[in-house]
Amino acid sequence: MSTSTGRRHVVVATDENFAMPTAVTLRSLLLSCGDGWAITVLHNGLSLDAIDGIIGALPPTDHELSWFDVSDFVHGATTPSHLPDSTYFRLQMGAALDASIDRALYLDVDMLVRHDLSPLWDVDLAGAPLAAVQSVNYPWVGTRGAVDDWQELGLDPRARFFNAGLLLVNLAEWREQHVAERALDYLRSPHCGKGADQEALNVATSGTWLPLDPTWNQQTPMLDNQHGAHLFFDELAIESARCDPAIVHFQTRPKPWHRGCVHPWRDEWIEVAEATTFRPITDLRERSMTDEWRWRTRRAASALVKGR
Ligand SMILES: [Mn+2]
Repeated sequence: MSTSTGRRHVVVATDENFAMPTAVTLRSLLLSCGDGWAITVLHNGLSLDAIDGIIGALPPTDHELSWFDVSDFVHGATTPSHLPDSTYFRLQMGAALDASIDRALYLDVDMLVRHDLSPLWDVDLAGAPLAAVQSVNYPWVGTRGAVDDWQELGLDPRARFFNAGLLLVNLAEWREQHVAERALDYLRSPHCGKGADQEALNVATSGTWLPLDPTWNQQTPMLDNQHGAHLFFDELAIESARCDPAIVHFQTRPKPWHRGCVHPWRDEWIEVAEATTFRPITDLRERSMTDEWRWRTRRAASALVKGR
């Protein structure tokens, strides 16, 4: 358990397949944000190579690194075929971090941190269980595919719906309001759609979470003008999130570590990846389509087994 106080706590969730992007996300965080971080990696049993790769990727800042094995976490919910099993690990952050820690930042490992996160860390959460950036794909609870059973669940369809790739969590309220437990109940219920834990966390905190500036989670659809984000983000905020985001979220496949990725921040991601000890960048740049097909085949097989 991580017990240090006075540090800024960041939580990531990963498995063997995502060890390399995890190393890049954490390296970018420490490069952009300097000293004082306590990192907790939620995982389900990483190889020593993966652990060495992540440790070796971190610049020599003053930081702490803890590993929390969630292999015993039985969530009892099925994982949609488009998501890795590790997507549910974030629900364990309340258990992984010591009860004395009342704030933590959760980051997806398909993110690149580009600017100092102090203004984000200092956001006043008041009584909100978490803060996040509104989803561009599913801006409202009532958006098709967000929470399709909103009426049965008694939710306001006009309430905002967030992207769960970045969460600034008020752990005191998270625990007090049993957010993770209620999200798990929803995940196991017949109401849950393909949004999985993102949908479940939105249901558990609907109307009570705090919306953040889009620069903290630049979502891929923000990159063009066809997404409608101007309807719910301030024009200057969306422009700044598009041109010079604090955090890039490589939301869609191909990811920057796949061939064929044309995301505008891919080169910047590669630059950070190149400096890690994780794998030679020549390998990264030349990584063949076979990896992508192996992934797709595995997901398809797992979808068959799980029946979805
Ligand atoms: Mn993501």
